[in-house]
Amino acid sequence: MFIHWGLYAVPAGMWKGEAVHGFGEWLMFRKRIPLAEYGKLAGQFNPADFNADEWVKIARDAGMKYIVITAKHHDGFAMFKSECSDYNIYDATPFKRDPMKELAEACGKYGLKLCFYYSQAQDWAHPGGLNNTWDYDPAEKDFEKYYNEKCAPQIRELLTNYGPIGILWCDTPGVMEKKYAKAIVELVRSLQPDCLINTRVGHEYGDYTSMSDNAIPRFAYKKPWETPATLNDTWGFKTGDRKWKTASELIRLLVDINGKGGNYLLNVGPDAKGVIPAESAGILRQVGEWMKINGDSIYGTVASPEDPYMNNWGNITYKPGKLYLHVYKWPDEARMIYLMHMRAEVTKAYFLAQPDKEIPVFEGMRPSTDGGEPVVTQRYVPGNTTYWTMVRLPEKPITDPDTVICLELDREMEFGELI
Ligand code: JFZ
Repeated sequence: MFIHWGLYAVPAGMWKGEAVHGFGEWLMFRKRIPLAEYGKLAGQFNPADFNADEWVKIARDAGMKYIVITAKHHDGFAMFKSECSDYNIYDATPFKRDPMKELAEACGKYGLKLCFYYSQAQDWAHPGGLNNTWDYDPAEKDFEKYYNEKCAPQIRELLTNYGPIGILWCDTPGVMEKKYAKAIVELVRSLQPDCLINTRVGHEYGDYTSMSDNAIPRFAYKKPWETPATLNDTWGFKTGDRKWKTASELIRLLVDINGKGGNYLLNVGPDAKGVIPAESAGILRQVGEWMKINGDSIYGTVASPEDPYMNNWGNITYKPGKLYLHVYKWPDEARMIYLMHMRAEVTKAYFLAQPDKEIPVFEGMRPSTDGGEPVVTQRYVPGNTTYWTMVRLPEKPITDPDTVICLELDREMEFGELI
């Protein structure tokens, strides 16, 4: 779960009675709001309904395993207690709590990994940070000073005061010089060698690839990667944005991403009271219902060997020795799925929703298309050493919107093999 939460939750996309275009968290920049004025939002920021346990349970119940939260976004306001700048939620707001501490505890309690988003280059509240050209003269910019007195010390705080951190999630390196990206990597390594860093730290550093926002590669990508994605059209809360993706859409996107070897980092934008919008929570709960039954087809999967296909019935996810067929477009009344190029033999088949009830697997020709129970047939074709494999589906989906069939294989498949 990605969480964008900061002072921008107070205006929630509105400024002086006007709805502002773009992401909620970019409001200060869009309207070139002077820091002196934007900073006053801190006085009104009292998210008294914030409950770390609830947030973490929403993530856990959706099947999520890690949380990445904006410890500091581009606006420069720290959402944690910081000794290097009192422009932070503990010192500058009536809230007087450190939500990152509370989240660290809750993540420990429920077994999720906590990760911090930190805007390392853009900082609109420090004269040396990038991109605030309305308060500060670009000609006098001293990035080194910003790095030394805010960026590095705050990263140090985040990796010292909150226990083990899964990822330092950096963003928008912009024109930041290479030496700073290198210094951040070294700093993180020195403090928490197991903490991952995403590629948005810049200059091709980083342990895994953050794709562009909401972007899914067309083909499998074998290096570790992740798609950061919105649930509606903004990251930070905006009252006006109700363009929610449905649970069905999210499950398809998840399966598509997993089948190509990636992780899905899906965002929620809590409001100024500290509450994850009920719509977001409701949609995630529905995804969680599906995950509870079908999670085996998601966790621990790697890029599927079948990459070149666009099946007319759905997607495939894969882990060594197991193919998961995700059927979300029910084929015609013959209810048949054809896998004509399998070079592995199916040893066992079952629906994830009915793990104890095996689907019979026969050596032989195509099963009758005149109805009948689910069945898998396979026929070895000596000429091209493939098994023609066919699956007859039940009449109706079992777990709408995506029914998952697990095919256990007699061997591992290689990436690039056809299915
Ligand atoms: C950045 C931020 O500016 C934004 O506020 C949000 O935090 C998002 C997750 O990341 O915006 C980006 C960064 C990269 C791309 C697009 C928007 N990109 O690579 O397409």
